[in-house]
Amino acid sequence: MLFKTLAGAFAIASSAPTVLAHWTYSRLIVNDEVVGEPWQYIRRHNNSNTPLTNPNGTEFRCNAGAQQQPSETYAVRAGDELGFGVDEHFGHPGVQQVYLSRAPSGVAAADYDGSGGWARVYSLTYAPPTNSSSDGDEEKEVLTWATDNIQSFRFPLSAATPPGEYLVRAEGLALHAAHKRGEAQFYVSCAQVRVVAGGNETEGEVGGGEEEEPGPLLPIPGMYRGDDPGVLIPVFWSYLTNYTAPGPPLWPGGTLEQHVPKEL
Ligand SMILES: *[C@@H]1O[C@H](CO)[C@@H](O)[C@H](O)[C@H]1NC(C)=O
Ligand SMILES: *[C@@H]1O[C@H](CO)[C@@H](O)[C@H](O)[C@H]1NC(C)=O
Ligand SMILES: *[C@@H]1O[C@H](CO)[C@@H](O)[C@H](O)[C@H]1NC(C)=O
Ligand SMILES: *[C@@H]1O[C@H](CO)[C@@H](O)[C@H](O)[C@H]1NC(C)=O
Ligand SMILES: *[C@@H]1O[C@H](CO)[C@@H](O)[C@H](O)[C@H]1NC(C)=O
Ligand SMILES: [Cu+2]
Repeated sequence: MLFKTLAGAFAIASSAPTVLAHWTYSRLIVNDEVVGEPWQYIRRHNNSNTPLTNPNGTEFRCNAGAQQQPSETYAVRAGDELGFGVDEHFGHPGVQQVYLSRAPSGVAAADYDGSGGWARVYSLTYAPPTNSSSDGDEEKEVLTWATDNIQSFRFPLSAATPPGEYLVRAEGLALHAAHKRGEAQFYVSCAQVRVVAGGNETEGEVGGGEEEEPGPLLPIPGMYRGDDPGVLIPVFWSYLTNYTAPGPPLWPGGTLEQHVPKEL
């Protein structure tokens, strides 16, 4: 009853109905729990829950105004599970991806502008097909989305991640208008993490697993073009029967695209 009342108040207080579908990422998740306060380890930006539509600007790295509000940096181990809270929820059909960029040697994550290369490390796209084809013919099912209304998601930080200071960039890509060029919506925030020795390293040794430089690395802007497959879709989203997310191959090699969210 109380919950209903609060939800109702929220709906009335929010100005336009479409904005209710929008979101941002203010909370970092490490190993099954939210760490710190909202925006403590996520760079605060000044774009509220407004999407970006131009992948060509530097604000595409960590969102508009993100450099002006330094936040803190959280120490994690290579091999930990990371995640983001979605405020309030993933409200459009689309995909959730994560990119990683290491600050140059000697530069703290909090001082890093994201001008280096970015590796794609996580991609959550459509939901598993349901196999409802009763007559067994070739007719393809339309896609539904694994991201539908998620309020958080988690993914592994590879045990091969070299120690260092990183930006971890959550990128939500909403496809409801993406059949029109320049109208895909991007929701972006960056967490600041310091990767310390991996979980299984013995002292003085480089680990139970081998470190590997993340890659391929692409710059932002430059990583996406407005007409890339997956940014521009060939038909209205509700008619899609196949979908390829934009971005370079996932790192480390062999990382699979996900079709079921791992929420908190
Ligand atoms: C982004 O830059 C590319 C290359 O210069 C250009 O072709 C494209 O039109 C630009 N896209 C937008 C949305 O500005
Ligand atoms: C957000 O920050 C950017 C960069 O400092 C600035 O250009 C822009 O005017 C700011 N926007 C708002 C709404 O404050
Ligand atoms: C869907 O159908 C394919 C082909 O018949 C089969 O290999 C697969 O196991 C089915 N998946 C589910 C979830 O039933
Ligand atoms: C660490 O090594 C142990 C023993 O080889 C293994 O059982 C465990 O799964 C490893 N843990 C991680 C996080 O890699
Ligand atoms: C993917 O979807 C598009 C648009 O509906 C369609 O033209 C194309 O044939 C599909 N490709 C495959 C491999 O199914
Ligand atoms: Cu929208």
